[in-house]
Amino acid sequence: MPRVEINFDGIIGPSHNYAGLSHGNLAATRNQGAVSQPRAAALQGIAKMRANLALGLTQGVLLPHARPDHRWLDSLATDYAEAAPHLQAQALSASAMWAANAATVSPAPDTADGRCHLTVANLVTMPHRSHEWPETLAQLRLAFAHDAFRVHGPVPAPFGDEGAANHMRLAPEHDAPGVEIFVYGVSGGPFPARQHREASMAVARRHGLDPERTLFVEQSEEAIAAGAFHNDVVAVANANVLFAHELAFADKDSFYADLRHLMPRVEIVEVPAAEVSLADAISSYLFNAQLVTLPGGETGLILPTEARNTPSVWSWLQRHVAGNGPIRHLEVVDVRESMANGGGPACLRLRVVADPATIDPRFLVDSAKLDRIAAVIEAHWPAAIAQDQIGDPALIAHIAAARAALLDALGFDPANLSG
Ligand code: SUG
Repeated sequence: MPRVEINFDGIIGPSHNYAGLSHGNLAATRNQGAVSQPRAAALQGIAKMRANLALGLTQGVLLPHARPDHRWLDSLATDYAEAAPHLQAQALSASAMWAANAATVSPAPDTADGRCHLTVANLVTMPHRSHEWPETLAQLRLAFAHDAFRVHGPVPAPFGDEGAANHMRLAPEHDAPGVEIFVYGVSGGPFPARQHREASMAVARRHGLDPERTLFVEQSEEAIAAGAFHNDVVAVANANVLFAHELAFADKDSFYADLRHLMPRVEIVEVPAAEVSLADAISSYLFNAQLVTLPGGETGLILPTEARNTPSVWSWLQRHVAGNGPIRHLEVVDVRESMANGGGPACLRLRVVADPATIDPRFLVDSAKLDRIAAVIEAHWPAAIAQDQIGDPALIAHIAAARAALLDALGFDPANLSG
């Protein structure tokens, strides 16, 4: 079978809660202390995957991590019962759901050895995310064990790497050589720049990318300061389309010129700040959409409901679709539980271009398998988590049992997933 783009969505874990852990992520900070609904959240994620399947796209999953992360707490010489509340929250976060931060992926046509390379993201900037990578790496090593792949460990600290959320790829077709673009931050005003240039350059070297077809582009300080903690909050690319906010990049003129030079047929769809403010783009997650090639060849955009509910954004989209723009189809999905922690449709997925036959089938889903996953979620995921519950041993036992039920239903041995 030819290589196709596969979206691997993180299944939203049973510990999903609003602890406000991500400084610079305005939605997460704003919702600190709110009551979360893990069951509804996970079912929203399943519904999004069903919508992708209905569009004719190939779908995979990544699994929730063991939470709380007892191994991480052990390395801090504490345990869950004894740990300070902030460490409890950091150990319990379900943040591995945002699979766009799992790894950076370079498809085989771009790499020197003709293999698809994946580097697990170290996520060192945020404590609650810094302990994700060992379990993510274990899953990637299982899913992509075939010789068609090379899976790399994390770039060492202190160089922050947040994975595909800061990486874009343009290629005439998914299975043709492309241009890879790494977006890094230098300064974010009051907020941290989570992706470091040094980390991006290391990933590009490891993956054997052609330096002539690789760009390193600085994210604008203004965008980070406005709450775009990852590039995928203000820009997204697919095939020959770059869709970005006018204020996404520090020096867009030289970036666009370099891109046009490397890819003369690129279509740059830029949304002017005068039509959609940076604030509206970030609160609606207009750009945290899945920009996809539909089976008929058209370009589609899978957007969160918040984009439809933001008048400036929705009217821009309506004008674009009515006009001659490259985006032809809009699909709206409800992922509001994830959105309230700053994670939109694009955050929830990791794109891999591969022949599905080379992937461990346990990580691929069809409609029947999604039914089975949904049944486990309905039966086992907590309905709600309030912040004053996170120290409750009964909740912790409930979360562990829920994940165990899912792994069992999908045929995974927990011992192989611990990293
Ligand atoms: O890292 N939120 C995530 C959202 C990640 C979105 N991913 C992409 N843009 N690709 C983050 O900020 C909030 C968790 C909390 O506060 O409990 C959080 O981690």
